Amino acid sequence: MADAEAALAETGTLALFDFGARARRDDPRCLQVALESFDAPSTLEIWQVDAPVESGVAGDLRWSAGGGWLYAAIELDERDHGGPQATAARAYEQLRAFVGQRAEHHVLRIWNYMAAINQGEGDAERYKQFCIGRAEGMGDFFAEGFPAATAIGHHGEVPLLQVYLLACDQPGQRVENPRQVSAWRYPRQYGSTPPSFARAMSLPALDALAISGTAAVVGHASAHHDDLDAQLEETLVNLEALLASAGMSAGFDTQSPLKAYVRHGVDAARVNDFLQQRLPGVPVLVLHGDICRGELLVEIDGWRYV
Ligand code: 3EB
Repeated sequence: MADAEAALAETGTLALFDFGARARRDDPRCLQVALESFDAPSTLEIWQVDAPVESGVAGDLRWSAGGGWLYAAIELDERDHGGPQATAARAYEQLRAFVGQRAEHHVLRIWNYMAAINQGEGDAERYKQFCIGRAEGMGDFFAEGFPAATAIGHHGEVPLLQVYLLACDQPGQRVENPRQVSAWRYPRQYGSTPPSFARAMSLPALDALAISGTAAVVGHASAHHDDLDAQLEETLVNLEALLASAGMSAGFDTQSPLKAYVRHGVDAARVNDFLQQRLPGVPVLVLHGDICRGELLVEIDGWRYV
């Protein structure tokens, strides 16, 4: 795609993501996200910084850095590592070892995409196993607090775990949602190791809030089981609560790119209509993805600038 080549040729291009594309690029700044886009056959997301960018490969990691920012990504095939727990542990060990020796060692935001996220019953559910492995791989690296994150299931044929992150040479500030129990304090019913993420991270270096995957979770419980519109409404209330908690003004605008992850393809048009109506002008990328609790139909993450 010509757009991608042009972007990669520009100084300052830190990362380039393809959603739903088939062709893999060798440039370490490029990632083929395993989630299909409903909006177009293929959609690009481009990260740019105001400085020259260097990039490379380190073991299974692909990375780039410039202007105080660091991008790093790892893709592991679970068949090489023995299931979601071990694979997550290996991925996070490598990311932690790499980021730990960089000047940009403040990890602000992480995205996790894995196959068949809801497969398995109770503690055997693959997402819960991922949570255990993630915590093992993190070790005490995030002892002072977790980054903002998203964890979503993809429908790819290969059991690929994709993890990518944004780190900085300046720390961010973690933000929690007063309407929700912090994820790392979820009770035992959600797994033996609670999920390791903050609800949002405020980035002073960017004058922005990085918003974690946000769904219709109130307290620690899923609200409005199997009711798409009610889950969307509740999710918007949660997003507004996060903005308020971060001390930001209300609302999203044309500068606030969001992603909506939709479990069932048949719901994509409704999610799109709802968000167009409720958040006019806001760029929303609608992706086919499974939320980590089977009863949740939709989840939203993204950015709000100050
Ligand atoms: C929730 O509120 C929904 O495991 O990294 C949202 C964002 C969710 C991140 C993660 C999980 C994660 O619990 C699920």
